[in-house]
Amino acid sequence: MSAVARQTPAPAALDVERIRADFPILSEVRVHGKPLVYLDNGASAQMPRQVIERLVRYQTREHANIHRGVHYLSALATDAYEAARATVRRFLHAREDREIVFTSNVTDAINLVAHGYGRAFLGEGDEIVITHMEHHANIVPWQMLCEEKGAKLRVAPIDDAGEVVMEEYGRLFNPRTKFVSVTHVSNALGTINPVREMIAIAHRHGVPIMIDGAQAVQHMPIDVQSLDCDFYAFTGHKLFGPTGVGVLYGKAALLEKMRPFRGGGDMILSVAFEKTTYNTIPFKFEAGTPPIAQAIALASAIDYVQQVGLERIAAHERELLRHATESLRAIDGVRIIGTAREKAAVLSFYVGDVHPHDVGTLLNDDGIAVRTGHHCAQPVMQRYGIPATARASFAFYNTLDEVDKLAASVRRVQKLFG
Ligand code: 7TS
Repeated sequence: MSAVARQTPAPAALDVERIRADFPILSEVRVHGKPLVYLDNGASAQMPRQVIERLVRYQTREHANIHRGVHYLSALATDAYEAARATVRRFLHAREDREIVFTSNVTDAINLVAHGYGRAFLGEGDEIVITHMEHHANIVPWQMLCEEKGAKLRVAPIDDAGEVVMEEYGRLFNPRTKFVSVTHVSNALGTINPVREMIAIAHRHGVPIMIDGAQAVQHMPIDVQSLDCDFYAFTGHKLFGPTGVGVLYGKAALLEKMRPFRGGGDMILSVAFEKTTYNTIPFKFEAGTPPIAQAIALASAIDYVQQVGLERIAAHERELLRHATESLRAIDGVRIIGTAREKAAVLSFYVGDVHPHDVGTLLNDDGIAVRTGHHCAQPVMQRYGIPATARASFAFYNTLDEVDKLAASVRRVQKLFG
């Protein structure tokens, strides 16, 4: 076989116009009479028609409560819900369906672990390691746990580019280190953390590690078995699914020894006033009626993303990020916050002395949606000595033409204030 024949063919480029046609909101909404340029995908992404239709089909023809009825609809809804769990398991390359817990969002998943693992296995003087770039969802639950247990939060620093200083991360480990929780991709900086290495270091010290994948799963393929993380969590609405559903992956052995987070129906095998026995995993963690419709729709979002192809998505988004970075850098006074070597398609920036809220408001006049503020990552803002940034976060339906519109609008802001 020739060397050429042995090469894996490069994936065909995305047909972005065809993809855009699947997202009704992109053509139906106009802002101040202008086409919507949606660059706030890091906060919440849009849903394709296929996912909306799946929701409608479920509500129109399949809805009933699950795990509790012998009747036709309950069985249908149960099958669809459990099939959604299997879809998530395949998406994350987990070993078993029972390692997938549906939660209400990633925040809920992190709280579940802080409660179910942390409250059960951490004590006074124990230490939890996070990084300086975490979203508040991956800070506050651990702080609450520390407060309750007398444990201590240790924070791995980041450098000026927005990369974790790995030597410092390694140095934080000591015999009191009992848990690590780090983000895969920073929502404020775009940094892709070297999680494989971070997981290996944690395991070398015998410490379990959780990965917050809220900003990762929509940009790159994830294989939890190959990564060997103990927990991995993400949220449905950033993966082109509905709000109200999130996912926690946990290694079965860990989930089994954890305490339930919430008590109620469905998470028990039997209840008596003297003693209640809990259900098996994952049901032990899914008290009450779960987000049935949302989980089923999330599975169809995953199907959609996989059909487009995460490798192709990553290639397209690399182009968007490259073009956006170059275009904004070329504008006088623009400072980009987050210049890590490995970045997802997230671009935080500052325009001269203009407050990011004013930047966001002026961009909105041009129909461009970006997020402004601290992005629920106030320690990141403190690290750079700024109160906020404007942030463009891209999805695979964004175009290079939209990046040009962003750059033109930022140029207008710079001229107005400059
Ligand atoms: N972790 C990370 C890394 C995030 O980016 C977010 C949301 C969360 C956790 C919380 O997700 P939730 O679905 O539980 O709310 N990030 C953002 C953002 O960047 N702009 O709005 C929400």
